[in-house]
Amino acid sequence: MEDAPANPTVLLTGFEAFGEGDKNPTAEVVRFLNDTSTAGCRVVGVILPVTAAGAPEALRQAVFLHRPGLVISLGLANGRSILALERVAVNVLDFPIPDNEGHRPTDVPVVEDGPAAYLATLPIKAVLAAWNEAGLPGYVSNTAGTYVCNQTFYHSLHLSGKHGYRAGLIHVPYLPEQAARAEGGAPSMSLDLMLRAVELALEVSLQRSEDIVLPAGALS
Ligand code: PCA
Repeated sequence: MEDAPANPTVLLTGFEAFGEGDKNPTAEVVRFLNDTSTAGCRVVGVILPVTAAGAPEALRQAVFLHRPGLVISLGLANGRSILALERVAVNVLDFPIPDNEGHRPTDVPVVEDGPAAYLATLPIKAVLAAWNEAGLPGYVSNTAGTYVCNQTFYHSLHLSGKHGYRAGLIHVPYLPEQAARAEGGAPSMSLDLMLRAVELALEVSLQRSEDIVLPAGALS
């Protein structure tokens, strides 16, 4: 593996809209932060398709093109109430709804013969501590689901072994206008808070490679 460059490029990925949704807040966050700089590093934003075939391929192309030192993927988690730092990517596709090409893989691996799971290589506890300090609500989640976000997260960690970058996934809630349309109501977060949280996650991840020890587990 090559030595990490002093000012690595950061790849920030988001997704297009999917399912019943007409927008995806992660695409807006990525558009805002594309071509900015954080902790002296250039942020490159890429919006991925919500398709089993297209998302891994678009991610792979972006990694080959930009050679990032850090890859943070963002996804919308309908109905979750606060920001989620995902700890685990599992080697399973079991889509609860069809992807944007109408495909619905069930009980097949993300990567044939890949390990059962990968753990995030971002300093997730340090990011959580920074969010708490800044008054941003978040938690460590132990499941990223079995849809396209988990698939992308798994691929990102799978590729990272060869390319030597660190990788993680953050799930965000609905935007307020999406929650307002959801039947029976739903939790939400403003774009402004999401932007601050993602910027802070980038900063902390660039500043420290080792994580801190901080209890943030779950009973179930
Ligand atoms: N969320 C979905 C896929 C795209 C997105 O933003 C998920 O959590 O899998």
